[in-house]
Amino acid sequence: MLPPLRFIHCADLHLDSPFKGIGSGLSSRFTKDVVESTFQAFERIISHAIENKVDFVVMVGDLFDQDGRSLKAQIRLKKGFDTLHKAGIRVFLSHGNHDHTGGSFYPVRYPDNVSIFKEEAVSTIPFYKNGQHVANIQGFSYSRRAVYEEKVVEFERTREDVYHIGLLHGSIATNTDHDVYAPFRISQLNEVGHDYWALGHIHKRQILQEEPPIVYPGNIQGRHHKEDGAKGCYLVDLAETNTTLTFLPTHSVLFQQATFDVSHIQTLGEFHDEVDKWKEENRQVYGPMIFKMKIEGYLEGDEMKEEAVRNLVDVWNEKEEEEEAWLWVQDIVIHSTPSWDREELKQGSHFVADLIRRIDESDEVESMITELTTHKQGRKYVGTFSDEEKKEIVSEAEAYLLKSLLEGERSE
Ligand SMILES: [Mn+2]
Repeated sequence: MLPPLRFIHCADLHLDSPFKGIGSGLSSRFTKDVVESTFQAFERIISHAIENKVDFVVMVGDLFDQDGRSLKAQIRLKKGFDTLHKAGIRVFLSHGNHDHTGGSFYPVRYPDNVSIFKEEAVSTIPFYKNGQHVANIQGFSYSRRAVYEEKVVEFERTREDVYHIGLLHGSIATNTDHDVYAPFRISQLNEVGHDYWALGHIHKRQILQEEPPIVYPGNIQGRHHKEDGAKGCYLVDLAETNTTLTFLPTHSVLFQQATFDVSHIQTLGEFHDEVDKWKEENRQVYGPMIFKMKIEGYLEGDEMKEEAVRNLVDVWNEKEEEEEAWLWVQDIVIHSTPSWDREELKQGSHFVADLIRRIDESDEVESMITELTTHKQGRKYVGTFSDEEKKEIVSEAEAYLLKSLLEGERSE
């Protein structure tokens, strides 16, 4: 009978992420917290590991954000490993596409409790608990920016009487949202027969299969609004009979959306107070937080002009300078419910009807977005757009046009 194992599974630490594009508008104090956030998240993993008395920690690729592995990141990582060493906790790690081993960097030596899967070929490292061989950990590292081979075929269960844990940084073969590296199908993983699949690469947390577990813990700290919500790692209790997974948050700055319905609001003062109240309720629970404010409902009151509402953002943000658990409004999206009936307008014979019909028939947004997402510099910042986001772009543009045409607002 094998004793139960307890370990932490994390991936995609992206230590020392530069947070490009976040800085604009953010004061230096907040920028400091943001730039520090990936390190803070890593330190929380170390604390979780010690508090939960785990046997080991597995880190499945992209520990560093860049293949140049900043010295700062390497030294902070080493410091965390030293702390685990003192607590008698082992670390098994592999490198991914972002921190592949072919990059040029100043080498930093980690303490003896750290085992690295250095080769691109899958290899096995045994784990002993109280002198008993209880697990085989298997994994590999990227030796270059992109690995297109099916690494899953190299994993194998070498013996029946110990746990097998596979570290795989890659994506499901059918996933088209991300660069498909080291592709696998769930059926292939199951054929290998491992007890736990510790995945990395996809930053969204997801359990692909409960038993045996196939798990993406997601990244440990969000880096922009597409990586919103709580971020962290999994505490895994592996036993012969059953396995339990507990999510442990690690983020130190949260990216989040907050929606405000303004249909019942008449004045800027009322709106200001409502947001203030929301902030005080959320500050202690979630702060620090960078949030995208979504406004829904028709801007009805005389004072509730888009520009005036936008100007409030500066007022809120300035007040946050003194807060420990700050809440920063990074972006404001106004989804003002229109006062017109779209279907009715579309039936007409006037210019507006023509415009709406043309919007419905056109797929021009595709070509316009492609220009941006394939632009050498632009694509670094915008990434890809989901279908939902594309629809949102069209509907925002339509609302802007209709509002200008129907309400005679000046377009700038
Ligand atoms: Mn990654």
